[in-house]
Amino acid sequence: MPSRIAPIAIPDDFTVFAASDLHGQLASVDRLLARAGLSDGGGTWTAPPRTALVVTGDLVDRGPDSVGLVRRLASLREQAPRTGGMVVLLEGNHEVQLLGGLDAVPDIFRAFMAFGGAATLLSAGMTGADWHDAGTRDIAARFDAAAPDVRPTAWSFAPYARWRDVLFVHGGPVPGQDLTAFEGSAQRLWIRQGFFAADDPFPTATAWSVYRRARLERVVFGHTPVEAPTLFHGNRALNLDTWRGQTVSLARLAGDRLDDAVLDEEPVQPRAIADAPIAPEEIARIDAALPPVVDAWWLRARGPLRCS
Ligand SMILES: [Mn+2]
Repeated sequence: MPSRIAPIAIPDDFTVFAASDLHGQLASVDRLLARAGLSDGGGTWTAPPRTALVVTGDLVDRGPDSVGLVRRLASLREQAPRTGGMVVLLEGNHEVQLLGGLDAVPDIFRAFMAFGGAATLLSAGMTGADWHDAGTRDIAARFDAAAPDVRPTAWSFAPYARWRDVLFVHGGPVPGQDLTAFEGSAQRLWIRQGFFAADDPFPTATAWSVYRRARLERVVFGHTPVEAPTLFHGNRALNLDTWRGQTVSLARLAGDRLDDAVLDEEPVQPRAIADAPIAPEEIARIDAALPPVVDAWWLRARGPLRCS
């Protein structure tokens, strides 16, 4: 049974770079990391000591090389501590769709295949013949034979991270949850407007008092595609999922203000396989239906969250 991974704290004096929703864009990510001095443009971590890279989820699906990107970032995560740095990889809903889908949970498998999962199978060397008309267990067995490290790596992603007063999470903080519920449930991976378009200002409104009391007063997130890095909540929240603008973005956070982040971007490569057309109402229905399904599956797959 995979164990639950604890949230990650990045020391206050680190320099922090953040990205989100990289979706298999290995070549573009390599160029961004090289320009930022974080890697040599290939597999070697080159950042100065006390540098962190945080990726707020969705490494897989849609783009050309999900397996390669997971391997690249896992390798950098392994290397970084040797020179006093760290790479933090956080869960996104796409990692959950890969893991739950290949664990044969029907609703999660349908979401995996509806939202770009075939590109991840393709990046493991599987063609349509390997998944059309194949059972989910067969698809999982073929995937593990081709890329045995990828599912274990995805299981190692953390639920959220913090640095100073910044919360890093895939979808966003969830109103009405305490931090244990936030950590333990999948709502943080699917929430959209309920966070970034909420009438209640973050973090001052009562709805966000749990986060304010934990001194989490800014948020870096992704999940909902935007044209360019976009600020919400009076510059206290920054969305870095820029595929709507056909780019992947890297932000170097600066001091106390998210609007002072130094931004860089690279064009994305085309999707490996187009998704079947899907109506916005159907996406909204899946958004609402999946988190409870995931919570129930997590309880079976890795047991209850420890009491802290
Ligand atoms: Mn997402």
